[in-house]
Amino acid sequence: MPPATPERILVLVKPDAVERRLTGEILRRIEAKGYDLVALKVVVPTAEVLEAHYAEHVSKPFYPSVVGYMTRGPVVAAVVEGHRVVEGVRSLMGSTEPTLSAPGTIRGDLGRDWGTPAMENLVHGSDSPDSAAREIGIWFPELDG
Ligand code: RTP
Ligand code: MG
Repeated sequence: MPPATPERILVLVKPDAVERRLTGEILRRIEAKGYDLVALKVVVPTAEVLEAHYAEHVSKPFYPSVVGYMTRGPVVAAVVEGHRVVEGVRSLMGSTEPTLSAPGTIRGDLGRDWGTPAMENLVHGSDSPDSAAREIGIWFPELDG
């Protein structure tokens, strides 16, 4: 029987990935691993949404470059569900810096450093179930709980 409250994660296919037509490839890997897509939308983030999403990074020196990167075009936001989905999707994504992410991961196979001001790394995934709940509330306020 499925768990009563299956774990969820907020995934963002970032503007660099959308520009490179990698949305399908990234979502394909997540689906093929066995997780369920439960909500999906295309949205150009506002500075306000980003500030809420990246609250822990707002005061860091790299934050302005993140805003430029993340607001330059559409992102695909998804809520993905499944047992241990946070660990599973984070593992599929690979580590933060794409030049060094392990081959076999989304970032390791598809990303690299382009010499741009921001670290472009294709995808975001919440780092814990609590972060996921907070971030899903920001990107999908229309969803309950
Ligand atoms: P994410 O939150 O996007 O899944 O990535 P993450 O956990 O692997 O990385 P995190 O440390 O939370 O940073 C969030 C995003 O900010 C940008 N960043 N730039 N030094 C830098 O230039 C720098 N550090 C972080 C990246 O886009 C990173 O994904
Ligand atoms: Mg993070």
